[in-house]
Amino acid sequence: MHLYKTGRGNFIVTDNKGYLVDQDWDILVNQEYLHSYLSGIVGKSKPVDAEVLKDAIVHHLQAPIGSQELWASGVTYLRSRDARMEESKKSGAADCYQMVYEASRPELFFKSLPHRVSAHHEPVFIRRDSSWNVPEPELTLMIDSKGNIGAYTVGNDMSSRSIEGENPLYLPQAKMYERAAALGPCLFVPNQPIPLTTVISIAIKRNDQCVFEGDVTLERMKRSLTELVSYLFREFSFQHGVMLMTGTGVVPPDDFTLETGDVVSITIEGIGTLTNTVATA
Ligand code: DO4
Ligand code: MG
Repeated sequence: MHLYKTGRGNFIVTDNKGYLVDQDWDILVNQEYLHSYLSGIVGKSKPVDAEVLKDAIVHHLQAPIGSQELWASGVTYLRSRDARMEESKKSGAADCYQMVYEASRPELFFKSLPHRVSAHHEPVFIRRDSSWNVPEPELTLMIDSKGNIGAYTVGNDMSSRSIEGENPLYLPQAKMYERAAALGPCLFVPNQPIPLTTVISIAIKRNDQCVFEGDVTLERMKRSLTELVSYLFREFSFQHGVMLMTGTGVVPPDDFTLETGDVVSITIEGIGTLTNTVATA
């Protein structure tokens, strides 16, 4: 079951039919048993006209986030650890990535307020003061205020490798700026946790040519999803729930940097494809 947030209302899509939900996004996504709750709505509702659904999703789609904060996890895959150790060699900080990969406490960082998050087909930005930029394809969790993972979406954690590589204390500048995050196209609301065999893949096109592609499965992640959630909830409460990116397992080679006009498409099995064009502010 998929949940779309649009300028024409929120729609449940299941079995190729769409159902308009007359409820505020924040209240809807914070339901404790989200799949059962949405199934209940579908059972009591009539599907909308296919053209109405298509128009809402094609022309009025929004990022699947309301008032939630967006947080992110770091160095949860070996590939991320290795790439960061390499990029931070000169700064002398390489060991801190090894240490956090091995530590029981995960790296969690604040990524974005909702209004800075791009939707499917909206641009994502690279910083004008950064020379080395990459997208990070990440499974992203929708967690309710009680700490249950109710849904999943596709996330792009845009990152400046030159700024983070210069000094790890610059992480907030490497990670947090206008439109440094994209989420979408929808929330995937399954009736059981997402399988660890799920594939996350990314393709980057420049002038219609593929300049990078890669993939990883969730089973390559060093930590469990519930472990990440439990650390996030240790000393925080989230009235409307919270969204959490779970880290990247795909990093392009060191000679690759994004350019404006590049088109980044990230696909997660069961969820869909998030596509964004790279721009500057
Ligand atoms: O350690 C810095 C950030 C790591 C990150 O964003 C990732 O591993 O995905
Ligand atoms: Mg990341």
